[in-house]
Amino acid sequence: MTAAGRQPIDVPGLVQRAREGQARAVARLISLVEDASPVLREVAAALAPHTGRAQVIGLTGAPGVGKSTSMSALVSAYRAHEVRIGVLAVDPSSPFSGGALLGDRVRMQEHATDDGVFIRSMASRGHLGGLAWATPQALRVLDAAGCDVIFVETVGVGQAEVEIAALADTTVLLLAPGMGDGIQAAKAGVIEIADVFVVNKADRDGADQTVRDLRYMLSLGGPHSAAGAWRPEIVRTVAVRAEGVADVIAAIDKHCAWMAGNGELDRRRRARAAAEIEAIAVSAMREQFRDVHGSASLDKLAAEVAAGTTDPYAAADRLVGELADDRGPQV
Ligand SMILES: Nc1nc2c(ncn2[C@@H]2O[C@H](COP(=O)(O)OP(=O)(O)OP(=O)(O)O)[C@@H](O)[C@H]2O)c(=O)[nH]1
Ligand SMILES: [Mg+2]
Repeated sequence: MTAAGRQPIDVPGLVQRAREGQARAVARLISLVEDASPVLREVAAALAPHTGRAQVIGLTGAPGVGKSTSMSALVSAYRAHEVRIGVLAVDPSSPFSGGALLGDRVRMQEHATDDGVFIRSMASRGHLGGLAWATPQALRVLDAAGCDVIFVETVGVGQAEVEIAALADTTVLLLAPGMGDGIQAAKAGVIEIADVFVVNKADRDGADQTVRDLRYMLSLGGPHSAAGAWRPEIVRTVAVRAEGVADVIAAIDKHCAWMAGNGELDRRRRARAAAEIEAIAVSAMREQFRDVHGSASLDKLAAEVAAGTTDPYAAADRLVGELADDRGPQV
């Protein structure tokens, strides 16, 4: 079907159906925000009144530590209490949903027919603004759709993962014995933002050593040792046997209660909203400046600067001033 032949998108209807828990409507809304559809603003406005309720949990760790296995076990545990769950599996490194996410789908199979679980994979795909931009929008869709708990699973321990993990209320970092490299890489930044550490594959030799390494690293200072800061929990699991999963949930809930009790939850959410507004505003400004290139205003100012009647700083100030005037009192 051509774009011209397409029915206009019924945004209020879609949001209504998503709120009733219809998976297809949820999927469609996520696609709309992911693809930066022209109705993006309308979607964002329609979702806003229904958001802010979900508990967002980031789950990250090096490839192969057991994120997907743990996720599946966690989802089962939450579902036993009829908690509605959303899972966003985000792969910042791959341009397409690749093998890892296909594997996830197999591992998550047992939840595929559960209408209390919504699972979505997202990959970079090179789309506008990238995942750091698209992920919070997708989270809003799941939040509005009534998910009580939303997991954002990211692969790896690099900067992109740190950014995505920072979207969560609580960040869980998975490690495994014998993955010393993982701990080293994690030092790069995820350790600083993790609220709960899970040493998975505790059935293997070296789990005690990994816990000790972790304790040692946490004792070295950093944000976790600041006065009044949250002291991260360390939990051991054997995800393949669902062992320790209840302890992970208990640690997450403890962190959540701690945040709610001291205002940290509001602070984190506001900081996230501020970063999001900033990103949208900056990209809008960048668009505006693109229009300036080759414009009559710029030509006129360039002629003045070239002739020495104006200096480039004064010219730039005038240009910025004109842009602000053009926009009118929108803000
Ligand atoms: N022995 C043992 N193996 C585990 C455990 N948890 C997961 N595994 C195995 O470790 C392998 C990787 O598990 P995944 O859950 O796919 O790990 P992942 O972190 O999602 O991997 P990527 O998505 O590739 O980054 C699989 O073969 C699992 O069966 C565990 O507790 N003990
Ligand atoms: Mg995985």
